[in-house]
Amino acid sequence: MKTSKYHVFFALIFAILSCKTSQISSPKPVFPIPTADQLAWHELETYAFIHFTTNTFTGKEWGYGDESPSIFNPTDMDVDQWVKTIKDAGLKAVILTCKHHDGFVLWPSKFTNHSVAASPYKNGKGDVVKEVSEACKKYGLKFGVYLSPWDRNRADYGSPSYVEYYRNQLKELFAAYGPIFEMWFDGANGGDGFYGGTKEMRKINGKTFYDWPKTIELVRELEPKILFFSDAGPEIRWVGNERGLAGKTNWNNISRDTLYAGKAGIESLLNTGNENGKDWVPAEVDVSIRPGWFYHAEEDVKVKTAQQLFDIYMTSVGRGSNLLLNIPPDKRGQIHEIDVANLIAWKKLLNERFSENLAKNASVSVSSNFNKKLAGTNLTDGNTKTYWAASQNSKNATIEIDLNKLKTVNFVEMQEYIALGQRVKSFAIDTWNGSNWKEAANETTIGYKRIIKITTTQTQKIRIRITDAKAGVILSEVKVW
Ligand code: FUL
Ligand code: CA
Repeated sequence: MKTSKYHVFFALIFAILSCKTSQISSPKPVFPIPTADQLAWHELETYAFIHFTTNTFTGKEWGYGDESPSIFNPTDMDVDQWVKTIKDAGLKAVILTCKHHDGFVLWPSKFTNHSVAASPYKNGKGDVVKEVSEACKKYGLKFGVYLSPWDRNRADYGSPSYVEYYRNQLKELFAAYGPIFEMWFDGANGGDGFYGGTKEMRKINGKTFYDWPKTIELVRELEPKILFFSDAGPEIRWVGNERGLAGKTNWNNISRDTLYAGKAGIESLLNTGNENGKDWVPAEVDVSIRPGWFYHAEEDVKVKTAQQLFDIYMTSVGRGSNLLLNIPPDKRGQIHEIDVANLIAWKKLLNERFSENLAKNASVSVSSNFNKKLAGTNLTDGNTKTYWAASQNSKNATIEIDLNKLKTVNFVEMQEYIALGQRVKSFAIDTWNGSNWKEAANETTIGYKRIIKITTTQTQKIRIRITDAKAGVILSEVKVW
């Protein structure tokens, strides 16, 4: 009798305690949140785009579709050099234009003769998609594909049989060249083209013609981990411009049902996302190292410099987006020497500017804690999987970092623990001048990563004030450079 009473008593205490601990052991997510594959994608941060086709030889940006495969004739092709350069520049993946709007196909597809098989390249025995995908494996980079939906060569473009052709080619690509991490659906549909010799204007309904849900389902069966990029996602959205600029305010949230590929007038929404969006669809910044997407010799003098690439890094990765940097091979089939030099100089700049994290051995104090485990020290452990959380539902918080002595500070970098959703709506950064705090920046979102350039300052202390958030503040890392 007595024992069983005790039993009940202890069981009750235990139940109360464990219920309480499970409540406080970690904060609840704020939806939407990224999938595991999207989370891995965020960590890539920078990767390369390769635009290469008949345009490289005609000097065009958009081939009309009547180009003869005989002009595709790189004189000194070296795919290994492309991928090695990309790897040396610190990029983590390659997305190749397997077919651009002109319709010429870079692998020997059995569904068309308008391909590399009809070209002089390796006497028609070449396969650029295979070469690039294999070089990516060799250098440990991920491989992605671009297959233009718009096809100015095909006679049946605009009719249902074309959609079948497009899907057949996707099946070929995903069967033979995987694993493929990202699939790029271009929203461009300019209208006029060769179209098997009819040379006319053809308009399609961007919302319905391609029947994207079915195509996506088909590809997902072949590659369950695939991430689709388009104006409308579903996994990755266009950033709304091709100048390298993510929004200063950049939500990963957006509502997919307000978008579709090619829809007009959505650029600014794509650029900033929507704080109250229902879905997690992060922005990818696509921009070329040259004025054009394809190589043109006359643009050799206009290759973006290391500093220009650094600025783009700051307005893409530094604003919580990924950077897809286009590096187009030349007529030899190589990345031009100027591009190589600028890429390596850019990598050097990044290494120099982000080499010494002054916050690493600094002392951190935070205004509140969710619990003991989710402490402020998690902010400076160099591990993005550990995080600090402010006390439950605290929508504002301060983090003070004492660098122990006067240091020259240029950049402050912050990361939210986005596995639990994006939260921060506004924040400010202060530096300490010995007697007062001085505001150095006043900004909005953080997201996966935010790097803020502050006026170069000698300071011993840095303070981050989170002034508003959608829910309790959670950050995984703070770095000071
Ligand atoms: C655009 C295309 O029209 C350009 O040629 C290029 O491929 C760029 C990445 O996407 O929509
Ligand atoms: Ca951490």
